[in-house]
Amino acid sequence: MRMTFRWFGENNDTVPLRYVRQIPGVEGIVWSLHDVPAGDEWPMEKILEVKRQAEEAGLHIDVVESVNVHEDIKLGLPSRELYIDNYKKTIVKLGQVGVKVICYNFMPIFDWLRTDLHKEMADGSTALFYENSKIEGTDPFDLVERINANSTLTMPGWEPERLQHLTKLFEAYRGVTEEHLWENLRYFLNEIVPVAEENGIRMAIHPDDPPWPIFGLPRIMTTQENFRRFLKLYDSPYNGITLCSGSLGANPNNDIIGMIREFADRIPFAHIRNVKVFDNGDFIESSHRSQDGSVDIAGIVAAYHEIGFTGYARPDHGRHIWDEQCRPGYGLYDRALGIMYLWGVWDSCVREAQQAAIAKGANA
Ligand SMILES: [Mn+2]
Repeated sequence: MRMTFRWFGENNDTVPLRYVRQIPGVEGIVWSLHDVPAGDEWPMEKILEVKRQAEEAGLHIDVVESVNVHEDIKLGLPSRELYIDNYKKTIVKLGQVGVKVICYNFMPIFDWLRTDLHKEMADGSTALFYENSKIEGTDPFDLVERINANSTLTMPGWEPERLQHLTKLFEAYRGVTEEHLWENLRYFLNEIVPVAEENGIRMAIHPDDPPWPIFGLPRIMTTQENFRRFLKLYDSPYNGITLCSGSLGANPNNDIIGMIREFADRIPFAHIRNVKVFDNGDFIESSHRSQDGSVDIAGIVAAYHEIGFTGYARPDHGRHIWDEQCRPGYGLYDRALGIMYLWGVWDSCVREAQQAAIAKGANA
């Protein structure tokens, strides 16, 4: 398991790179060019600037999250050819600077979705919260306003330029079914995975968050069965998954440990975080500790150890603790605590395996 930490870029993140470097076992950043609109080709000079900054801090840039997929690709419009072409050019450039994994998602219009970015928990910390009743009765336009009003920094996936055409986008998705989305995803994969393969990059789709349809828009990266179908759309180690325990864990029916075992060789990137799911289906992003949420994080880490996981991992999100002012979900403190929990479980698995090997040798 190779530990990484998401970083939003100079002047766009409250956590300095030298702090990231000081978290035990963190070797690289998970990054993106957040000012490049979805569909555009990434400029090499901007890529090299991030590489320089990271390497000066002693960190690598092996994992990109995300290269966003233009809506026209998801919609399967003729204009997708241009955007797919740009996507390929970006893959080639990222290969040239040594990137190994590109995380992306295929969610229509909205990226991740929450109703409250600072829900107070019993211990006084705050965290991202999803309340079903607030979604059911809400106009998506109000939600966009609320999300952007609640954060001084632009939230990835909620960029104003992407959402200013919301009416037009909803119009475009009218009549687009899950099967259309599957077909458009298959088309995209057939175009880009060969290019990724040639450039030594493993593509890793992120689950939909939350893993169910919202505002009548289809969502397909939601269940074990659907991920099985996804991996068959293009059968190559370069067509993989970002297995996000928090996104998938919002649906208690998802057997995440079973998914780690089944998809073992197709997971180049692991997002590891916990969620507490309530009886009514609402959920909050709790601390990483298994006991604090509904997802067995200790069991998940043990499953990664069991499959001999050599891919990249990151703590995904954290709560806001100790009065930290930060991007919602992306503070330093709770993510650093999460990393130490993940290492604690991992190292005890390593130690247990060593002890077992010694005992076996002694008995031989
Ligand atoms: Mn995630």
